[in-house]
Amino acid sequence: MRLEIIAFSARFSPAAALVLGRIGEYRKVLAFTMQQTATSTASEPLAEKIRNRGARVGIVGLGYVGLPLAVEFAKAGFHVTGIDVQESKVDTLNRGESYVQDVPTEVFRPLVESGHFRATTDFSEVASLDTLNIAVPTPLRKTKDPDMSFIVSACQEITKHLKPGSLVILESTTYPGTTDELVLPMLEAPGRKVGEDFFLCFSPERVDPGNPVYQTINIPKVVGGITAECTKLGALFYSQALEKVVPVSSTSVAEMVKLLENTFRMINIGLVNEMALMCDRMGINVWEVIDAAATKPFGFMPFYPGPGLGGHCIPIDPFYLSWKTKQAGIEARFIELAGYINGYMPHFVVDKIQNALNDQTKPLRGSRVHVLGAAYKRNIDDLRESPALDILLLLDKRGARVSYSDPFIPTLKLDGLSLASQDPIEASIASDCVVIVTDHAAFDYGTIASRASLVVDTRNALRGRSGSNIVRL
Ligand code: SAJ
Repeated sequence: MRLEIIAFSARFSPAAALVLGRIGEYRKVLAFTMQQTATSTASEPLAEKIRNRGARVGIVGLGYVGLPLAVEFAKAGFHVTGIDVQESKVDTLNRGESYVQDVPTEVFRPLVESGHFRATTDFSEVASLDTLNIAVPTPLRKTKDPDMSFIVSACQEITKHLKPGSLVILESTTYPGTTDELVLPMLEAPGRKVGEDFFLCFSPERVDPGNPVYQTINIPKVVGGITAECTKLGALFYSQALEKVVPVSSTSVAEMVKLLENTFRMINIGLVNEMALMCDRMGINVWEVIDAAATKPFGFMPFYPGPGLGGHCIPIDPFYLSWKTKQAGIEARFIELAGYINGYMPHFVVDKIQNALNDQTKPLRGSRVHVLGAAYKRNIDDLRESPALDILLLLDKRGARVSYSDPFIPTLKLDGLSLASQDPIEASIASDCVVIVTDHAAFDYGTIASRASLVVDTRNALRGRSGSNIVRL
């Protein structure tokens, strides 16, 4: 009423018009503050529970990402409930045992004993949880299309039980737009409104399995929300347990950050693999070239050629991006080309083995070829997408008698091949050719180099050693 009176009189005096202008600004400021306060009011109860550790934390997917994250929040004083569909994992964890290399059982067990962590397969427990991190697999189908089934089934369960006012954060690596286009509608379907009835963010998982320096607690955590309030809440949540949080303006930005990081690696590995092919053809030592280039103190970052690209991320994540960009009408040509080159490396290695045996007048067919290292990278126990598996299969297909050693992987079953890890020294001495595929620190490279009749080294593990029996990538 008061504002209307001033408006009426303003037509008759400049002073009144000035006052009206000021009031107009005041109303805008008031509206903005109200809006902020209103949103803050919606998230304030949860924010307070997060600050005082009263928030019940839920982690869906207890793998190499989910379990280390659960441990950090349990260590920070929260009560954490891990949810996983695999009963065996849940039972193992509830016994206080860890199956994730980066989570030692001696660190994990006290958290279970103190009640700060428990695991379950029962999604109805979501109803009692205030925050939910989703860290489920996002594999590719054979057609290189994203397989979203794990995210969809997790969200189908979550939306049935989601507690009002809770915070949901997707961590699984995926294409830009997933949180907004796929997860948000599933959670709003029952009539909820994001930013009021629940809060939703994306935060890329950044785990470097086996990295002795960078673990979950000290890897900066990027987080972007559907609304500004969601972002603030997500940042507040992570700041309780992790050393550095990097808020960004949206879920799509956060999704794209991860894809840039891993596409950067995949393409640079593809580049250096192509350099290896070129140097091989020209008789140049690519390892020496890279080491010398790495002396450049700026503008260069060394990557190294290898037998191919393994792991659950680098060979896969970039194809989430190329799949999405194709829909947007743009070809991700670098990704496709790097994928082709990286995928060719196992074939190149087997050709190298065949040629090296040939130089010793030994046909590959019938020769004993021993593979050192089956995991996808050194000093870990993960076989996913490991190029060693491709190499073993290709050698077997060409008639070689294959065997392997890997201190982390006692047995291997793949496409009719059933192998057990051999003693690396004995098997290397007994073989016609040893191929170093994964350069685990546990191998005695000096003895292998001196005692094996032929060594094909795809990782430069024998750097500085020479001998007519050594062939490098
Ligand atoms: N590789 C090469 N040459 C290189 C580097 C790696 O051939 O110069 C190969 C490795 O042997 C392996 C594959 O590429 O087969 C992936 O290696 P990686 O070192 O990227 O190992 P990941 O996939 O376990 O971990 C990566 C993280 N690694 C690093 O940043 C060092 C990081 O990209 C992500 O945090 C993580 O994937 C993830 O979870 O996305």
